[in-house]
Amino acid sequence: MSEIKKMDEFHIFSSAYVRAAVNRSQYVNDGKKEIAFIGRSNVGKSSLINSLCGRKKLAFVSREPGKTRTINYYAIQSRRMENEEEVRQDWYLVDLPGYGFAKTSQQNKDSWSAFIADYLEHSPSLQMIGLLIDLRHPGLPIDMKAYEWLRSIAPSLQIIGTKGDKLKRNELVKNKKLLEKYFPGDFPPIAYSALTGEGREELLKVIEGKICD
Ligand SMILES: Nc1nc2c(ncn2[C@@H]2O[C@H](COP(=O)(O)OP(=O)(O)O)[C@@H](O)[C@H]2O)c(=O)[nH]1
Ligand SMILES: [Mg+2]
Repeated sequence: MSEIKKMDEFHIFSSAYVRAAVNRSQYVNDGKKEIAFIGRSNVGKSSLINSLCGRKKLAFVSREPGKTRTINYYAIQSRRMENEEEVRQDWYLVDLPGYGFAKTSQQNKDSWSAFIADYLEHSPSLQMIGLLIDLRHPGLPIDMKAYEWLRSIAPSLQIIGTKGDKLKRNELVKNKKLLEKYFPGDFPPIAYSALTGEGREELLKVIEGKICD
């Protein structure tokens, strides 16, 4: 695809960290649309946010599963051409705390879901949740539980298989099919790699549909 064509298509041209919210009074809620990402700790959420925004260090990437429980808002500006006119959109990417690192007690799990439920319930501009699943491990019980719960309360749910570059082509195809089977929904799962950018255009198309309509 030529660079000119790409600039005509929906793309993010500006991204900035806004705030880490730890309770409801800190939710941004200024009427702009929100797209949130969630998944197991270490699944590749921060890397995906950086890759979508074309940034290296917007969201903090770590080898160690994080323990801080904050909702991180990033202010996004995107644009696309409509009838030969440039139209811009202001919205938020939201990084939700991960679930399921090793020593999590039942009490921690309960407070995690209460924390997420509160955000979902009090974020009227939320358009979609992207649920990230490691493509190497489709169908883990903890991910399936999160999916069952989220799909009953999320405005819409998009499954994103992460770290696609870590699999051989045939494994990738096979595991993507398994994601379809384990996580049925209105839209098929997207296989993503923050390393190669695979799936990026596809995910941006889905986001465009939520942000521009
Ligand atoms: N090879 C590869 N590694 C990735 C990818 N996405 C994330 N990682 C690695 O996985 C680890 C966790 O990533 P991070 O984005 O911090 O996960 P988070 O805890 O879900 O935010 C880091 O070491 C990343 O470099 C990917 O698409 N490909
Ligand atoms: Mg992270």
